[in-house]
Amino acid sequence: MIDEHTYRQRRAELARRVGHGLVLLPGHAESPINYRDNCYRFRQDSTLLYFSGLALPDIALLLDCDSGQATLLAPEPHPDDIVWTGPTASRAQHAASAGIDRHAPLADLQALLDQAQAQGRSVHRLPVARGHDGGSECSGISAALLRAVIDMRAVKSPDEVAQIEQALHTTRDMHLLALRSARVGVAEQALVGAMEGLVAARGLHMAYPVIFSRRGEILHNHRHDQTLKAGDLVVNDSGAESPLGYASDITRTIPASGRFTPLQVDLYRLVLTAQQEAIALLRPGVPYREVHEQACRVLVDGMIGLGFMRGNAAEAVARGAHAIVFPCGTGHLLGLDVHDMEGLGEAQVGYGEGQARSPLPGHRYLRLARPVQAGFVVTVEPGIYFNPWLAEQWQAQGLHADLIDYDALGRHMGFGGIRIEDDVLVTEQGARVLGPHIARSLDEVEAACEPV
Ligand SMILES: [Mn+2]
Repeated sequence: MIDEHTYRQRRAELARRVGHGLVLLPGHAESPINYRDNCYRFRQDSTLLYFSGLALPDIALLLDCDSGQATLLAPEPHPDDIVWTGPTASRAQHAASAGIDRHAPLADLQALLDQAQAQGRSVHRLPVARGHDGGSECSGISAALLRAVIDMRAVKSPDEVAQIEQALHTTRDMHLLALRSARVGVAEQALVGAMEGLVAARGLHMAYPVIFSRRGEILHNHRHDQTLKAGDLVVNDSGAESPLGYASDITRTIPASGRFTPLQVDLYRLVLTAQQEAIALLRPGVPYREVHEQACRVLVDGMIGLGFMRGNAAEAVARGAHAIVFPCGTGHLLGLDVHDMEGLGEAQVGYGEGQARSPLPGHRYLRLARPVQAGFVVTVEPGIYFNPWLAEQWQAQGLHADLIDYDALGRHMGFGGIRIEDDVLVTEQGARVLGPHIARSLDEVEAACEPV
């Protein structure tokens, strides 16, 4: 799918952009659960994956920007490995599969870095959350490398988009399974297990831990300990990872009874309108911040119409009052990471030069604010959440009492939340929702809830 020439081209482009010195891209190590030989599922560092495709533990890539030569550093196999793991590909074979001409034992890494330092050459590094980093006293984080990696990874090639769409096919099946299987009396965990089983049976993994909850107002609710009750809404935020490590990220909101109540219909329609208007705004050059603010205004307009808020929508959004029902951002970049490259620094990835993050509620958790470009894949995921703890806190402070009808909101605490999320490719002409269609409108969702 993505061949060695692609990885060669990416490394050549990276070397060109960084200019001089060495680039060190360390991979992830195995991570023990309780002792060395019993580890969590291995997942490669996404940047090393992007520049090599090698999903092996304990490796590093050293790229000489002056000569353009790359070296794969990997451990020497132990003779006893054949007893435990059987024959495995050699270091030379791994290097060849990624189009890397040189390879050396991982143990040589420190000497190579010391040599570079002695020669006065700079070693460019990225911020790393975890993994091998050579442990030496080289120069710190390289701004040039950070910029180059972010700019390259942000723009997806057709091959990468195809990976995301491949993941979305499994994600579609997973969401349809949940819609079909959700009913009153079913345990959340049973449905989560069914979804994870579907993905695992295809030899794939989840791109992130499943959010599946009748308490959807808790944005990242990873507990699945409840049983669905009549009238519940269930937020299902889950996505499979493609074979090469690309994420998909989809949210649908399910009526546990199979039918939406009148208030759920009103609020669902509102979230869907906000989502569709936000998607319609996406085209190259449009700051994602504007997309977010438009989604917020649509939500507030609707909440005013339904008697939950009052006043002027634009003013409410400017003051951050919408955060009472929508306290997060409208979306983020998607790619090899579900929040793409967030490990490299959310500000560097999501905010351009001169763009400051707003400290206001309803704006401060916006992960992506800068203008989008053709090739960006972003999520668009507005929502409405009835968070009783937040409402209690704000009401006690008298916050935005002129804009928020706390009594009206208070009558519906226990409503839960609604989120509708899709993955969208920015194109030269505008934007395209990726993957196969997944039941989204009220009618489609209710139809998908029918048992087959
Ligand atoms: Mn998302």
